[in-house]
Amino acid sequence: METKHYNLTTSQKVPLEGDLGGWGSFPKITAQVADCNTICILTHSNPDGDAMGSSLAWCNILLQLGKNVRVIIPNNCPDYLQWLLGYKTHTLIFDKNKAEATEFIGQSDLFFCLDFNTFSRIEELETLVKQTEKPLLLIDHHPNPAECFSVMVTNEKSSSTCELVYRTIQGCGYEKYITTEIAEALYVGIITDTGNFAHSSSRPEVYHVVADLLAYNIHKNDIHDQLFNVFSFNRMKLLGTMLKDQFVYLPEYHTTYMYITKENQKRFNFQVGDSEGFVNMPLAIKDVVFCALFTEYDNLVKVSFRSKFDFPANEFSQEFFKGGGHLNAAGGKMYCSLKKAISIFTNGLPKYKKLLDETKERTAEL
Ligand SMILES: [Mn+2]
Repeated sequence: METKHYNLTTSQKVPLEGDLGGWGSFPKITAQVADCNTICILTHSNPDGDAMGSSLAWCNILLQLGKNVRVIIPNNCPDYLQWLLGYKTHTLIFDKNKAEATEFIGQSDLFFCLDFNTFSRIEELETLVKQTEKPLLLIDHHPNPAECFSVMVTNEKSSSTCELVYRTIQGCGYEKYITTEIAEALYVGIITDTGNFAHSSSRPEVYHVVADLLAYNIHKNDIHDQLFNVFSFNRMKLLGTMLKDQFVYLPEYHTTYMYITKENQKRFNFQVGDSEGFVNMPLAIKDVVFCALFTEYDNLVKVSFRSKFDFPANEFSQEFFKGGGHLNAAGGKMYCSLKKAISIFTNGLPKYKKLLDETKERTAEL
């Protein structure tokens, strides 16, 4: 790998407000990394831009320190993330290559968990990782981390795990290893997790980090094109079908839901990532403050929730779908039929009616 180094002058070490680890975690990370040889980076299933960007950026930093590193993902990421540096060479996809991934986990001296903080997010890998007695370190921006991590860099106010990985690189003194490709991976996580700075990006710190990343001559416009203009014709047709026939508005709850059936998936040759962005669309409706997207699988329904303002999508998800996530973006799953999952959702709404009304009031105030 050709390495270009840059001297940054704009970068500031901004304390991680409200964090659980803060700058005190970084010397511990440096010491543990120095002391080991083989490092496993884990991220959540259905890895998104932040999961892949943060894991591969961190992987490429550790590789330059001479470590033996792999990123293990529970299942594959969408095509539009596969150009990231290290995807082809240093990523093991667990559900495609269990033997090699299991062997690597067995050899690893240290584990970094990135962009998730509860083990249900890594699906089948959970059992394997729970067996290890090696240290588990966390870099993540979700609330309420599990208690098993020996070192944590976590701040739920951060835009993305990529933002925290950048702070970790700074804090550990690894800045000299940042290359254009690493900066690009970090940028990918920030723009995907903030919806192009539409949400989760009100803190000035996000823009300090982005300003720093731009100084590495990243190909900003090309990255946007790679990420956002890559959908298939089938995906657009699926969206059309869903909006026309499978999209329901419940005005008394200021809520919508939509669903993708197994039949839809077959008909439109559904690929991982095809439903990306669908769940956010109803929030563009003036009076909608909460929405859900159901996706039907064999014996299983996955649900994504989005909300506006203070409506706690994560609490709703936890209460009815054993899920969790962020205040405005959460998910869960149910081993039941699509019909049953939708009825659990609609039956849950009356309990939240007051909160939904109050949230709707707030939209009127603005
Ligand atoms: Mn994230």
